[in-house]
Order: sequence, then structure tokens, then C-alpha cells
Amino acid sequence: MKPAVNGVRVREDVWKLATWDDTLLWYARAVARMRQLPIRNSASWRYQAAIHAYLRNQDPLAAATDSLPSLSHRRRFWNQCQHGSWYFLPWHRLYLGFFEQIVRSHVVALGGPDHWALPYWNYSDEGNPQAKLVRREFRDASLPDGSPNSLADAKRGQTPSLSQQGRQTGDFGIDSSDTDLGCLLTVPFRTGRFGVPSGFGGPRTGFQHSGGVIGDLERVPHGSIHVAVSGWMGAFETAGLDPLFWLHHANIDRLWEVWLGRGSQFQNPTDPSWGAPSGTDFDFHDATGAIATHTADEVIDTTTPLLSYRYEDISDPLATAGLAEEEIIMGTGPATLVGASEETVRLSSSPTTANVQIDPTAITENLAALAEGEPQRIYLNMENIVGAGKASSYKVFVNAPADDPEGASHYAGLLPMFGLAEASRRDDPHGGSGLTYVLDITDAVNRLKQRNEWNEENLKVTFVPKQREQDGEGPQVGRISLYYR
Ligand SMILES: [Cu+2]
Repeated sequence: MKPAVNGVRVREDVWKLATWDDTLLWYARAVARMRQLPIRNSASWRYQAAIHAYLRNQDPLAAATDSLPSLSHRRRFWNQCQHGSWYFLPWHRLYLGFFEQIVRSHVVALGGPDHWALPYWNYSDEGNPQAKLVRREFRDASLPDGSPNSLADAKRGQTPSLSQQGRQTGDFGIDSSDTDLGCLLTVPFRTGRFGVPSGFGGPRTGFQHSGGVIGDLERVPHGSIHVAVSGWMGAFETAGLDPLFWLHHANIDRLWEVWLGRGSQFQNPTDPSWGAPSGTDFDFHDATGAIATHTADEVIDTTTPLLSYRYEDISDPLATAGLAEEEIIMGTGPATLVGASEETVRLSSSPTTANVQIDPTAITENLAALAEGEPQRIYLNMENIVGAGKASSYKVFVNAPADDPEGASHYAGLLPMFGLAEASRRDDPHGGSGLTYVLDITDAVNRLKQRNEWNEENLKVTFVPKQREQDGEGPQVGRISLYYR
């Protein structure tokens, strides 16, 4: 555990800690204490998870003796997590900040150090061959002193075999499609236009649980890691019950700092409804149980007394890979719909292919409307995806031949279905419009053109499930559309 400097604590890379470092040992002790507190207590483990989402009939820790807070209290403080929204990053930053403060108060009450800070899990670290594994401190049945290990007390794994393998080796099947940062760090915070990717931080929305177009960071690695770890991590209402959730989100929060640090062109929204004291209020409880209300503009600097942390490492992974490109790659011209699927598409546990008719005239018209020298970019939209059941991830391929549905040169991106059931429930605070994803497929299309595998009038889209053992019906994609800009 690194010391605090001027009251600013250090969130450390979990893979750089020694086995059962104090950071992990005190986390385990505090979680065990929090698990003992009743769900009504805002400093309890279950209350903290319920802030993200809570469904009584999905609560794996529900007990007949539970006494829930009042309905009005739950409406204000529970089911608050922000997804498909430009509030995704600031809301989760505050959520983690107060969680960290609460854990620390338990650590101190148990006799531990008051510079305890949440570690982060950098599964995208190319320099660490173990980066994608879950550390043994989250799997061991007991602490070094023999007492039960609360960090291992969670349900994980996409399938029974992955669950068992993961428990033994830490390998839950996370691969580079889940952790690849791709062009994530080269996109602007948001673009706010239909048909184009919603940017690094998510689209402009009101305060909302889910429903908007999923931002690039929220898709991969955020959603993909939720789905890959699966179990409690695989659904909004149980995610916060897994001690790993908080290390995952610390890394997502860290990537925000990495992105901002890449250059002055990487900027947070300046819109007052996002970044001003008059912006949307987020309500939490601090470690004393007092109500704490804050806005996005208060969390931009993590070193102020409100948050008082910094990350051990926010170096630019693109610079390390010799790929420092300072260009922001989304254009500003008009987005043009050039084609859409005729019917809904039902995904399943085997590859599914759908066709999108393209209107070549619309592509030419879009090109003419672009500014001189502005490159035309191509966006594949998967709109209003709905479904129930366990979330899985689908790999998307364009114009893949039937005998090689997963050829690397046809790969367009990953669709993690994290939040699918939540976004599909009409009777829920989560919406009913489903998930909408947008992939930038410009590079994939250019590769196809070079190999003469591009068809001006038809696009073939193939969805390959990452986990084949899933059962039941897969999600339904409302419409697949193609936009040029
Ligand atoms: Cu999350």
C-alpha cells in the first residue's frame, strides 16, 4: 500500500501488489464487516450494491429477516446507475468515491490504515501476461490467517466449466476481444448524433438508468468484462455484490484519466447541463450516513478533498505501443442512412447472418455533403436489442464467407449484452427500448475493398456468440442500419 501525499491516496494496479498485500487484506476484512451489516444501513455491502440496482426477486443474499428502506428512500437512492448516458463516467466516479470512503471507514474502525484506497484491475495491460486473470486473493477460500475470504464470496463464470476453471486458475475466459482498447482513446467524449458512435463517454441524455446508445468505453472494456466475468457481475442488480466489480470500475474510471491525458483535444463536455454546478444532482451517502449530493463538474479533479485519490499509472498505452496518433477520428459532417435490415434479427447460440440492402446513391450524396478532404466514415448500427436471461457477448463480422465466419479481416467489433434484460423490461426504471450499439466499421470495410470482398449494394452481418454453451433464445436486434458520414 502506497502512502498518501498531502491527503491524496493512491489507487494501485492490483497486479503490481504482492500476494495478500495490505490493500487486499484490509479490503477483505472490510467487506466481511460490511456483509454483516443489515441492508438498511447505507454503509452495508448490500446497500452499496443496491445503489447500482436492486431487484428483490434477483437478490442472491435475500433473507426473510430483511427490512428494506422505505419506498421513497429506495426511489431516491437505489437503482441509480447511469448507463447509455454521458453521466456514465461522472456518476460511477462518485459512486466509487463514496464506496471507497465507506470501505476506508470500516478499515480504520478495524484498526487499519486511513490511506487505504481501492486498487484497479488493468486487464488491458499488454506488458502483463497475467492481466486477464482474476488474482488468487479473489479466489482463495481463506485469508492467510485462516479466516473466510469475503473477496472470493461471489458467483462468477459464463458456464459451469468456466466457473470451475476460473476458480482454480483465475482464467474465466477473458480474451483480447474483451479488453482491446482499439480506437477508444482516439474518439471524442461524445458526438450526440443519431447513427454515429456516441463517443468515449456516452451520449447526451437526462438522468437515466439505461436506454441510450452505449458509449465506446461503456461497450468495451466495460460491458465486455461484466459479461465475461458473468455471475453476479453479469447483471446491474447483482454486479456491486462482487468485490471485483469495484476494481473493474476503478479501471474504467482510470481510463477516463488516461484519455484526458492524451492531449488538449480530448475534452469533457462543456455543456452546462453536464459540467456546471446547475447540472444534474447525484445523491449518495457518505461514510457517516449523511446525504451527499454532487454534480459532474465536482468530480473532474480526483485530487480535491471530495475524492482525494490519484492513479498509480495513467500512461498512454498507445504511446507505449508506438502508435501515438493525436487525430480525433470522428468526422463532423452529416450522417446519412444508406441502408437498413427489413426485419428483426434473432440471435442464437450458433452464428446468425443478416443482410442489409445498401443504396449506393445515398453513399455518393453523403460524400458530396462532406467538407473538402474529410474522410467518409462508415457506422454499423444495431438498434433496440431486446431479450431476457443471462447476458453474453457477440462478435460481429462483415461480409464473412460461410466457410470462415470468424476470419480476422472481417471482424467489426464486440457486442456485450450487459444490461440487456434491464433495458428490455418495460415495467422497470430501466426502460424498454433495449440496447443500441454503433460500431465504426470504416477500417473493416477498407480491408474488404482491398480484397475485392466489398459489395456496393449488400452488406452481410454475422453475429457469432462468444460463449457457445448458452441456452434458450438469444436477443433480438430490432434493426441493423448503416450510416455514412
Ligand atoms: Cu459497470
